[in-house]
Amino acid sequence: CDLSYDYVKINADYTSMIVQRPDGQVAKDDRVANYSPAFKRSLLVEALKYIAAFSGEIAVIKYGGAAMVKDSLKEAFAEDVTLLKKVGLKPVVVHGGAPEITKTLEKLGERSEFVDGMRITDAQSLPVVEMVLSGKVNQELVALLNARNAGAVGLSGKDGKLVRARKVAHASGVDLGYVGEVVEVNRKFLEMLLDGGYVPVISPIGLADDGTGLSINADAVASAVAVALGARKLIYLTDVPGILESSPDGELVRQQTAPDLVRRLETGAITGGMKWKAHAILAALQGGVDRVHVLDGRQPHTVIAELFTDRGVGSLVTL
Ligand code: ADP
Ligand code: X2W
Ligand code: MG
Repeated sequence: CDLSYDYVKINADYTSMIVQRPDGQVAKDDRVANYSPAFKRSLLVEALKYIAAFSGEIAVIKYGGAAMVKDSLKEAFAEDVTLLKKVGLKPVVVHGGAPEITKTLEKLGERSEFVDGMRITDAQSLPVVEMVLSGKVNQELVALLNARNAGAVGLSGKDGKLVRARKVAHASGVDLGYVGEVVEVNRKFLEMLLDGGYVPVISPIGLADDGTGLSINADAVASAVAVALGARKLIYLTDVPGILESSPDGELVRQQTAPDLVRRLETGAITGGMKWKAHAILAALQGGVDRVHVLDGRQPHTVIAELFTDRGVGSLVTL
């Protein structure tokens, strides 16, 4: 049969499926009703092949705030992570929540200012950032996961000194305030949780040596966690189909190497939040992660489609 696109989800009674075309567009396709039993069997075999290959492997999944637009998406995300755990992978979740932080700061009468995609975080806004990330977003995800018996444990980088951090000095000389970069990830603590069958859910707040909390770009935390754990896969769920030739309307770049990504950064094709993702991806690849994916988190179940099908979806970056 013609599968010039990637299937994302087949509905329960096999009468239609959601597909993602090479250009990243997602649509409903009713032709699946006509697909033969042989095709359905081949799908299953394909999936089982990957399930067997990934058994016992660590996959770090970064769930971006931009992809948390609907409650139904958070539920689909929780379902996917639970499923990964139940088929034998060891998922680790790192989440963001930038839009939610901006909304909450606005309600409190504070405007967010960004330098190069990083929020300037002063002494008044740091507790709000922490409240939204570690208090709200983190606990919402933990509850959704544990309603499905995933064994989720919510953590910020402060817990068990999970993410040691230091204040960043931005190249422009602008003081970003309480914004940090990762110094060290407490690998042993995470491994203890993974060995116990738990799914760590990490909020991107780091701890400085003097006990100060620091807000860290969540993409960088996910990358550092993946490197520390020797994860095979790092998956970014965001609000675009993947890394695009140009933002917002460029074509999806399905596959590229680290030098390709560096070139795109240099030509200015990658900006805003994706710039930090790109730097985080490069750091992950240099740190030994084999494959880094950027997927559209606005579509349900893209993680499953990526992991368990031959063609995958979104963008793949390798060394
Ligand atoms: P999150 O961290 O929640 O995934 P961000 O807003 O931090 O989301 O980063 C994703 C955003 O990066 C996209 O919504 C898009 O506006 C922007 N962006 C800039 N350049 C590119 C590019 N070349 N490809 C894809 N996204 C890009
Ligand atoms: C980020 C942390 C959250 C984040 C912020 O305050 O927005 C800095 O910018 P997303 O949703 O993954 O983008 N911190 C320093 O990275 O969220
Ligand atoms: Mg971001």
